[in-house]
Parts: sequence; C-alpha cells; structure tokens
Amino acid sequence: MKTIFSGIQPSGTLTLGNYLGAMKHFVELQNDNHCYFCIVDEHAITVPQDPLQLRKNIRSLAALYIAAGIDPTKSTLFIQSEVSAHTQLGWIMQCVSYIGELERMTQFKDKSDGKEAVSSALLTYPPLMAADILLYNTDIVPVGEDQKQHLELTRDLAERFNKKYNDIFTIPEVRIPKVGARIMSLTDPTKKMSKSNPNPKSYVSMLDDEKTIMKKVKSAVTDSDGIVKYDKENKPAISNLLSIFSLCSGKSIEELENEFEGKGYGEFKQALGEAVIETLKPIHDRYHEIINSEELDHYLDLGAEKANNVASKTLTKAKRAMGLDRKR
Ligand code: ATP
Ligand code: LTN
Repeated sequence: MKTIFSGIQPSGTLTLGNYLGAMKHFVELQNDNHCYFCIVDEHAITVPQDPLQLRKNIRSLAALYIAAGIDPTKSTLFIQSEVSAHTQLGWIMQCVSYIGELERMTQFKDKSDGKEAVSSALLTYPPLMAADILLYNTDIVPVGEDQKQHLELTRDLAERFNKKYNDIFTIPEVRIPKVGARIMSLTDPTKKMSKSNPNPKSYVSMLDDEKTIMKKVKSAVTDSDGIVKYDKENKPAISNLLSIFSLCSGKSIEELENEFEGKGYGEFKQALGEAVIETLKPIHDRYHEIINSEELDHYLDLGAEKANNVASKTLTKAKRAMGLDRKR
C-alpha cells in the first residue's frame, strides 16, 4: 500500500480541468492506497482573496471532493490551515530553499508577471507545498502537468534536508495522467484551463448547470477545416476537445475520430456537451445533498484530527534533526 497526497486550492469553483487532470484520479487511487486529500487554503491566500468568498470556496471544495467520489472514511480529507504543522514545516523548508530556485518556478513567474504588489508568499509557495507532501511520508503525488516543476523541487528539498541533517523524509514521486494532464482553455487552446481566468467562457466549472455547459462547449473555439482529428500541433483546439470527450465518455480518441468522420463540428460539440453533462450530473446531485449538511463538518473534523496525528510526528522529527528541541 502506497501513501498518496494531493492538494487543491479553494481559489474558485473547480473546473473540468481540475476534475479530469486531478480529482478523477484521486478517486481511482483511494481504494488501494493510503490517501490524504487536502484543501490548501494557505496556498490560496498567496494571492488576494475575499474572506467571505474564501470561506465559501473552502466548504464548496470539501463538498466537491466527496461529491466526486472521495470517501472521507477511507481517505483523510482535511483543510490545510487546520493542521498547523504545514506552516511550521513550511518555514523549515523555506530555510533549505534558495531564492534563485524559487524565482525559476514558472507558476511564480506567471502569477507575478506584470503585477505591482506580489506577496512574498507567492515566491515561497513551493516550500509550503513541499511541507504538505513530506509531512505524510508520501510515496506518490497525483497532479496535473503544471505541477511537475513543483514536485521536482519538492524532491530536491527533501534530498537536501536528508543529506544535511538526517534521513527524515520519504522522496515522493509525481504521477501525471497520460490523457488530460493539461486540459486547455475553451477560448484559447494555448493556455491551460484555469479557475482563476476572469473569462468564464474559457472553462466549464464543475458546478455549471446543463444549459451553461452546453453553451460553453458550443462556443469553444475550433479551427476552419471541419475535420475531427487529434493533431496537437496543427489542431490544438479540436485535440483538446477530443481529450475531454475521451475522458468523459470512456471512448478512445481513435474511436471518437471514427465516430465523427465526415461529420461537422456542430454535431461533435453537441455530443461532447452531452458527455460532459453526463459526467458532471451525479457530482452535482451529491454536491447539493452535502454542501449544507453537518455530515460535512463531521468529516472535516475527523480529517483534521487524523492528519494532525501523522503530521505532528514528522514535524517533531524534522525539528529534532535540525536542533530545534530543548529536551534532548
Ligand atoms: P488557479 O487557476 O487558481 O491557479 P488551478 O486550477 O491551476 O488554480 P489548483 O486548483 O491548485 O490549481 O489545481 C488542482 C489540481 O488540478 C492540480 O493537480 C493541478 O495540476 C490540476 N489542474 C489544474 N488545472 C488543470 C488543467 N487545466 N488540466 C489538468 N489538470 C489541471
Ligand atoms: N500547488 C498546487 C496545489 C498544491 C498541491 C500541494 C498539490 C498545494 N500543495 C501538495 C499536490 C500536493 C497547485 O497550484 N495546483
């Protein structure tokens, strides 16, 4: 049995990209592994958040995890800020990180680009992420393609710490899905679909209603040759839609190409819209059942307690290795 850890930021309503690139795989992993799934609210506050909206987003993300199929009695589902070891080990990981390597992170470059006031926490975001992962002796971290660089840094930091102090941390491996690791924006297939994009037409939110989903899918950009064929270089928009279709329907890309051979984009998009609606419908239904329930609070309390038990032990070991302990 392996230990799995992953986190999602409550920075808005999750998109189909978050679902297909990450959450869907979490659900598949939870039966045969020891899983921790985290709502990384301390990561979300590295950029400005409205407090009322953030509180809502945290709860909504917790409900979405469960609605998507995470069983909180099997997996540990918890909120990062409720387990103080995260920021404590985060500080320690900052002390072993170099400014230069943090400045090279593409997520930092993208999120700080052109902004006047950038928080220092946006730069030190990756050492906190490393702490999240290392606290649980994680073997595997399932994430989308965009997080690969952060995972490489996590491994570097863990190895650096182990070498310098003591062999405390397990070196985690990244797991990126073969299809769907980078779902692209519906309005610009050169950019990743992101919940922080100010244009809601660029993404399908996991909580969009059926009409909205169909409208967004139908207005997705395509190209002008009218051929449903996977060709990432020359037909990035159609290739993106084919990946989404394949993941939502369970059909292979080849099967879909054959099915829509000689048919236009109109028919293709209608069927794609239906497949997306079909995928999200059970999630919507379950979401509305639990979002206002006490059951949800119970699971989050349970998760925080379980996470705290494990995390505090690793933190103590790391502190001790560095000399941060009086009674030795
Ligand atoms: P933001 O847009 O607010 O920066 P995000 O959606 O990029 O957020 P997270 O919510 O923290 O980032 O991502 C959660 C998980 O979803 C991560 O594993 C990430 O790699 C994955 N993910 C995010 N966007 C996509 C995408 N477009 N395609 C596939 N996976 C994605
Ligand atoms: N950095 C990630 C979110 C994240 C995460 C983690 C993912 C924070 N801590 C630990 C996996 C493991 C993001 O921006 N998507």
